[in-house]
Amino acid sequence: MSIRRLLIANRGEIALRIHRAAHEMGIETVAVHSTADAEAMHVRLADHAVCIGPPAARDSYLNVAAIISAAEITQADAIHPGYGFLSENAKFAEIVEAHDITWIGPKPEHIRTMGDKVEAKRTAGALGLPLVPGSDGAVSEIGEARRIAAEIGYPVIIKAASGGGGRGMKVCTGPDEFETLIQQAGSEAKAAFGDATVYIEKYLGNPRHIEFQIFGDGKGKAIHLGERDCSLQRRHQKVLEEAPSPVISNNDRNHMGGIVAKAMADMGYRGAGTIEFLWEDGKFYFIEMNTRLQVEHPVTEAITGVDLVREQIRIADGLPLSVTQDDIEFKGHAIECRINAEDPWNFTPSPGAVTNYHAAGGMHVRVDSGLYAGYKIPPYYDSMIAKLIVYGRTREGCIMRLKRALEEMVIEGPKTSIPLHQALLKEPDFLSGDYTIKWLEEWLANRIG
Ligand code: MV4
Repeated sequence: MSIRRLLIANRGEIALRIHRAAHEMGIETVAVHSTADAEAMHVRLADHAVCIGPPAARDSYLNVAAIISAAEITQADAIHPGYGFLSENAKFAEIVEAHDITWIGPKPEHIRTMGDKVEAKRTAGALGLPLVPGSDGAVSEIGEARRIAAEIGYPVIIKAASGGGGRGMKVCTGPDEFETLIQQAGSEAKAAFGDATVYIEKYLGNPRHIEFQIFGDGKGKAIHLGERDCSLQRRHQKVLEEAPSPVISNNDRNHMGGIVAKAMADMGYRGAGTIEFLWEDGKFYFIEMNTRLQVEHPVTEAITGVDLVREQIRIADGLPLSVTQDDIEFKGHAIECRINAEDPWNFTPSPGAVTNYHAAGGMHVRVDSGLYAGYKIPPYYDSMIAKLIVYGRTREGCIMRLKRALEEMVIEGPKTSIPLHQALLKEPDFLSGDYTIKWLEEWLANRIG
């Protein structure tokens, strides 16, 4: 191990998660934080802390010059970007490496390729992943676009090449609206991302969101760690994730897992990645790849026993993968509830002082959170304040334990999404695993209306 001091270019629970992995490996940590996060738990625990700017993320957590300066001043020899912020910024990864600092992430070229959704799809197709039927790359000319849409068959979805995570999409049900929607999609993409490039896909009406965790050593070896089902989401924000998916058989997992692992080995992928699929009528369709650690990574850790952040650090340091595919066994079931500081029913943010806090505990219960009694949740950032991750031998046992753990959680002061999770865990469709990406929003609409 040649990494001795790791700078954590993030905040909140993921900064704490990275700090914990580093300290367990004997690596010192440097926290960089905005003025709003001076009292954060990970800042207290880190060996060194540097204030890098005012609350607005663009002036602090996205401030490349300030972060690189903090690394140089503290003599950090590696940077972990966490998720969000600079984690999928290829230019930042290049700048880190140009300063002879170890980038704990994928090769910049792979971050760049997967950030362009048209390039990502082309690459995935060439590597043998099944794609959603659609245009072969970007569409530019309206006549050609119409012909492709007719050939695929309506409904189609128009997506922005620079979009992702649900931004810049238009569903088109027939040829009459096509021209209007494709022009809207292009100009909205231009305004939002500075790039008007769009592409077309067959619109899948009621799929599940299934994603595979992969890991590559950057030298031609790669493994998969199974799938997560992330279908329960509202406005592209995941609410609860589970592993394994209730609908994926052992055969399908091993088959699709083998395909994604081979694809990642062939491209020489380095580090952690997630391959996102839509799953409908028993078939997988690649949509995007995320070149970062994800919020929901702990459910994969729970069922495989692999510490994904430790693995990221090892690989960045040039060490081999600590496990082979044959070492990976999928055992039991895990569910993560994202706990946000917000109204559980209308989702308005609820920042401010936490007057009392007690984390759930007991066997197979994990809480990833920087909360403590007296902490003030700043209003400037994402509202996720804790993740409750519960493991059980069976899905039923996991759900029983999760209900127990939610009862134990105490977060006083802000409103939280705990009541939403408690209601969700009583729903027959959730209990039977019978839900798709549309289920949560329909359930919420019917509860109120
Ligand atoms: C789709 C789709 C239906 N058909 N593509 C949304 C986020 C981005 N990753 C891709 N997304 C979708 N792409 C085709 N061809 C439906 C969605 C989608 C969705 C996907 C995953 C999880 C939640 C979602 C919610 C709405 C739409």
